Amino acid sequence: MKNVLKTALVTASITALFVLSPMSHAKGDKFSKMDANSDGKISVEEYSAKMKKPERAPKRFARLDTDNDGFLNKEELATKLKKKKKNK
Ligand SMILES: [Ca+2]
Ligand SMILES: [Ca+2]
Repeated sequence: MKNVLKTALVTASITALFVLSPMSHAKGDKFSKMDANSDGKISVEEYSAKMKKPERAPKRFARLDTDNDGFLNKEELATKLKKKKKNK
């Protein structure tokens, strides 16, 4: 029975480590990085904050915002990531 308790304790502390670790939280999620106020959508301000050339942000933002609700959701942001340079 003691072994069971020990295993449970080890499992619990490993779980705690995972939960507390900031690494497991970040996990390279571009969307949540961009979403500064964590409301689940990217405003034009949040978008331009990540742009190297903020003056171009509104135009690009409008192009990405396919449903024209004034915000980018995960899908709309992903569209940008899929579309790579197309020489046309
Ligand atoms: Ca936001
Ligand atoms: Ca939208």
